Amino acid sequence: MKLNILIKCSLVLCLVGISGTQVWAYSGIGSDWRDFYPDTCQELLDATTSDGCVLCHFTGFGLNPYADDLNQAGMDFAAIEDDDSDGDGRTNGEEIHVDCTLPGDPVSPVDQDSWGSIKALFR
Ligand SMILES: [Ca+2]
Repeated sequence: MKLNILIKCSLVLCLVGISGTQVWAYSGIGSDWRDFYPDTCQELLDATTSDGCVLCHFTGFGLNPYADDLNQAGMDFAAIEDDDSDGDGRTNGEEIHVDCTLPGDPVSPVDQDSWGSIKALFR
């Protein structure tokens, strides 16, 4: 009986520890991204602080293709600017600097007066 309780407590502590690590990583990466792209549109800056951080996540902790590319590049934002992580025909750099659309989501109009609204017409 005591062994069963010890196992359950250990499992809970492990889950809390893992969750804490992910929350810390989320906050740090979002902050680093905002520091690296201070002049991008407000909608993308907000995307790193919104619930679920939609810049890199589809839902919850699920990573989108932009986040996968960032992981593979060792979190080097500039290294993947010429890539097209979401495969929508626009590079990550174009989406961040010009279009104001999410580089990890091919259907991501976040600004009604930008490339994102044009993309939405052809879905
Ligand atoms: Ca793209």
